[in-house]
Amino acid sequence: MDSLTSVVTIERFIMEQERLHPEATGELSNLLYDLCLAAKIISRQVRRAGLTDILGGSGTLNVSGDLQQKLDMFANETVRNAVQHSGRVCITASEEDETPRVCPREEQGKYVLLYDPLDGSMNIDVNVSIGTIFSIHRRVSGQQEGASDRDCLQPGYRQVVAGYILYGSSTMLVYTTGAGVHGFTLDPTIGEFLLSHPRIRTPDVGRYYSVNESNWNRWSPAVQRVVATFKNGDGAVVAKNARYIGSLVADFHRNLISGGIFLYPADSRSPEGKLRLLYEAAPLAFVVEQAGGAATDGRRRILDISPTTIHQKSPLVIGSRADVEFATGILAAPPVPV
Ligand code: P6P
Repeated sequence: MDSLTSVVTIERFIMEQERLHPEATGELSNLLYDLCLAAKIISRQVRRAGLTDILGGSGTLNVSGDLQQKLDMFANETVRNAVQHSGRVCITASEEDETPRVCPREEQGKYVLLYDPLDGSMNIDVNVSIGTIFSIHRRVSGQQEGASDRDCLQPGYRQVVAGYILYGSSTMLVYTTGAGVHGFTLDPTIGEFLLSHPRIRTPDVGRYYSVNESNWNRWSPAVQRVVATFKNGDGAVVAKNARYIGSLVADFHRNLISGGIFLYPADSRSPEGKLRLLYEAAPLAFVVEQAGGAATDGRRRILDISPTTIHQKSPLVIGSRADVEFATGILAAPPVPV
């Protein structure tokens, strides 16, 4: 097989997937191409961050109260600019924007884009992997009324596409349209994302557990019991290795490929956890379920949660199915009366 026939670019893959849906108009494919372009532009900037004046804080805070990094703002604008005049999107919501951005009325398309432009950005200045997370829904508002927040406030099971870009040892784009999970690695010598991980499946039982154990004293006894079991093992659960990068996309991706469970539970300081439902938990939940895994908030399936606010937080337990089911079984049980 010569080199050309063995190479599947993401564009060719998206086109082949579209052919499986005769009703497809090509708009979703083109939106995915738009996101690929944004990913390449962000990747180039991330790879050069130490060489250009784009490291460090911007001096402003986002809605979460996080110091916005210059690269956060660059990534935020890059994604929005890639889609807002395409006629394919009617509204975007981003972790870096206090309120959703409605696209120009005459250019409002039938899709909604929710995204975290650069998750883990506090790791930028120390060269640790970071990522972009995206979620695409169909608009629910009519052309007449125009797009609004309610287009964004949809439960995760209605997602059309979800995925992430990981700026790690290589830049990977991983996404699902509900027909399995597929990973593409950017070949910077040709500027193309090439199919490197077709039909990703995550092991039913994981090797790793990922949680910030410095929160131990703020956790409930149930959370402490879950983490102690993963750490030490018990009759049914084999002890796991601890791996925690502090960058959600990097921790999630390692666990997706190798098997593992990531937890960001509620604690006494953050009763709803730290992570955001719309553009962090829900898209990763769609991906992990399509790869055979599971995702809950400790009680409910993440994809079943109906959001009420754009930047709503949710506890997150996500990864290998058997591990998530074990943890959720304990976390959802009524507290034992002391
Ligand atoms: P902590 C990064 O700030 C982030 O949003 C996720 O990428 C990461 O999983 C989490 O926060 C880390 O939070 O409290 O453990 O530092």
